[in-house]
Amino acid sequence: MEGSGLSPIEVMGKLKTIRVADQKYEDGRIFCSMCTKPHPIAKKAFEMFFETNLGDPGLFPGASQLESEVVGYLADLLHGKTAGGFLVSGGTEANLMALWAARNLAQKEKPEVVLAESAHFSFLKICNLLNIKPIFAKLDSSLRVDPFDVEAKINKRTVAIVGTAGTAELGAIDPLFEISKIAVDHNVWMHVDAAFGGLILPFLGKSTSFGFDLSGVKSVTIDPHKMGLAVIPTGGIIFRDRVCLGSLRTETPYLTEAFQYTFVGTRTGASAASAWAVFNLLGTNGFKKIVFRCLKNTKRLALSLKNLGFRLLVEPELNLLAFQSQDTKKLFEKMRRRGWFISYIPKYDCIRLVIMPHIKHKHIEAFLADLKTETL
Ligand code: 0PR
Repeated sequence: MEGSGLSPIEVMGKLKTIRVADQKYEDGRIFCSMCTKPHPIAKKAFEMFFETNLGDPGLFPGASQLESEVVGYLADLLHGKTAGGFLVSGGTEANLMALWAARNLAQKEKPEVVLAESAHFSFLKICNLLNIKPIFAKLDSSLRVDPFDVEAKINKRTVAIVGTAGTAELGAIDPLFEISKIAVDHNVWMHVDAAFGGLILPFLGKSTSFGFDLSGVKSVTIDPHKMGLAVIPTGGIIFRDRVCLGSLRTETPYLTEAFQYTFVGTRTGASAASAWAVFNLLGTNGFKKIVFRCLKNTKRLALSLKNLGFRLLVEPELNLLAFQSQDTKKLFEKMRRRGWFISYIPKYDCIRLVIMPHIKHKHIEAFLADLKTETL
């Protein structure tokens, strides 16, 4: 920082130079991200509300109204009639709030949570913070959690069981109906991590239940900053019943509101505005079109990969696929050197591709051409 400061032109010039180092979604080389370029209207809405703080709603009732309305849209997608929740920084914080509520309500000694081996790594941070022991349930041959093993791992210390609608690694959808039944039978909290799949599944034209229509489900993570095309940071946590929120209540005596329920205090209202703008502009039909295009691209890519002799780990249900070659790690390194941003997952020895809305047909063709060259 300079003592006398720089001129606005100098500041912007420097920022522009530094920004060049960042990848751009629109270049079509990012196949490893669950985020995408936000919708143009999300950016405008974000700017309009950029200084608002949801942590002090008495000052910003407009921004707070937008948060409530977005929470309402998410709750509707999840069939949550009495639901309530918040927009938070992302899936990690949303999952944290779910397990925080579950732990507080259960009031058990040495609390445990049953997680699939495929659960997102955020749960490890959360368990560490909340002092909950993670107990891992095995996956079946389709790489979804085995519900029999989930049930076997429940005991008197279990405060929650977690299922995922669209795992980060393989896009798998756990058998949520079966897990919900287990949750009801054992009277244990079920959380669904639909951070990624939550804004895909309702628009697929199939009726995959992952929300409050499953009677065991008490909380759901669903992130507008992934397939919702909102600006980062926009995560969502929705609880089946607003009464659950009591377990998260902290007094905030000198603020414009007497209590706060979120983990983070100061939260940007710009996130709420960005999600609100996208949801209202696109409507469910707009989302259906975007999801349809991503799924079409994913299926096309999956077919081409099979035709080239690669092995898909699972048939893609969402816009994410994973494949193996003779020497997957080496192929991954070669493709990275060619400037493709893809993931390698050591656990499954596979390459993972996420086909987000910024990936167009021409990018897939270019990717396949390089892949062919590298495997000749
Ligand atoms: N749950 C699931 C199922 C997720 O996929 C993710 C993130 C989270 C929770 C945590 O969400 P936040 O990262 O919003 O806290 N999934 C992506 C992943 O780990 C996050 C991501 C996004 C990573 C864009 C890289 C990237 O470029 O792969």
